[in-house]
Amino acid sequence: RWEPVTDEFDDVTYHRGVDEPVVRIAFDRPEVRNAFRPGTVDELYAALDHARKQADVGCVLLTGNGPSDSDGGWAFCAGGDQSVRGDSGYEYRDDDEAGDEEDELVREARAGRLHVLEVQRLIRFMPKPVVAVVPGWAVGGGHSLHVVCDLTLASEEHAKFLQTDPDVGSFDGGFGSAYLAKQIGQKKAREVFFRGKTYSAEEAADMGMVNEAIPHEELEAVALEWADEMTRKSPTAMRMLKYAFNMADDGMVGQQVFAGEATRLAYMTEEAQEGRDAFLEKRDPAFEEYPWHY
Ligand code: 1HA
Repeated sequence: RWEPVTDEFDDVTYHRGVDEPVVRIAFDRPEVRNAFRPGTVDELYAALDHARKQADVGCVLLTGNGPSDSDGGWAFCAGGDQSVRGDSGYEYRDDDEAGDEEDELVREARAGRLHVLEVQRLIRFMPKPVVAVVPGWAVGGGHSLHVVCDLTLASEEHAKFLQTDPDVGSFDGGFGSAYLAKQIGQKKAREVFFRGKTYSAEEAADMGMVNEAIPHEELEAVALEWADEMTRKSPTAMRMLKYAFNMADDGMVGQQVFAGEATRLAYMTEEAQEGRDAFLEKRDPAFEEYPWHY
């Protein structure tokens, strides 16, 4: 059903559906609850960016592989790997193979990384739905990743939602908190961060940060069903809707992204093509042929 897009990665697996226009991108560090180190983030970014550019891919499933061999635990992602956290961010270490092909100087210049925020923006702005498929722990920066995804489906038995940011002296002051408050309300979002309680899939669904709690065995099959429904819709309409949902919260950048799509649609009209042709033919454009619609 899935075929690998690449086997070059160390910390992430990346597959595409053989019969479906859907990709599956998964954290692959189950022994540390799929915590991410800088190389993990590089690979995640590369896979998401590749999926973004595929005109025949309409939906991305983001998940975590498991269970862990050592104790059978499941995880979506436990956030930044604290064992490689330096004094100003997360650091590449010798066993962090990802990004190896990069020039050593580039890696040095990229020490102390918080670039999971770039992944958040990529998920936010890519023109197709990204579904967080949460089979276990979603914690810290991993919790924030599910928050920024368009939809979240979670394992009824094993999914657990937890914000540890202030326990480890960290804080996601962007989508992880402010956008979460849009989803579940200010009081609840403050509780999630200030109290640090663990919530089940069902509780998270009741709060409005999870779309549905699903029996673990069926989680990926149901995620594929949802993806199948979404990829049958009009790509243009889906893109415009995603950016419309984003726009009010994204300020001028939200307007820019939405407007870019409007420009693309306008370029497809004869009216805009007349402007191009007139320039190339060194004549005045004949816009009088096009009505002032009302
Ligand atoms: O907030 C941000 C950012 C904000 C702005 C900009 C960028 C940001 C980037 C990142 C982050 C953050 O993610 S900060 C929050 C970091 N994450 C955490 O604080 C979660 C730490 N982990 C836990 O609280 C727990 O491990 C757990 C609730 C996820 C699971 O508990 P459980 O089921 O009891 O398992 P546990 O035994 O604790 O974990 C299994 C193994 O995974 C342990 O390793 P072992 O003792 O077997 O050698 C554990 O150390 C390891 N592990 C789990 N999470 C992490 C981890 N190792 C490193 N880093 C982790 N985050």
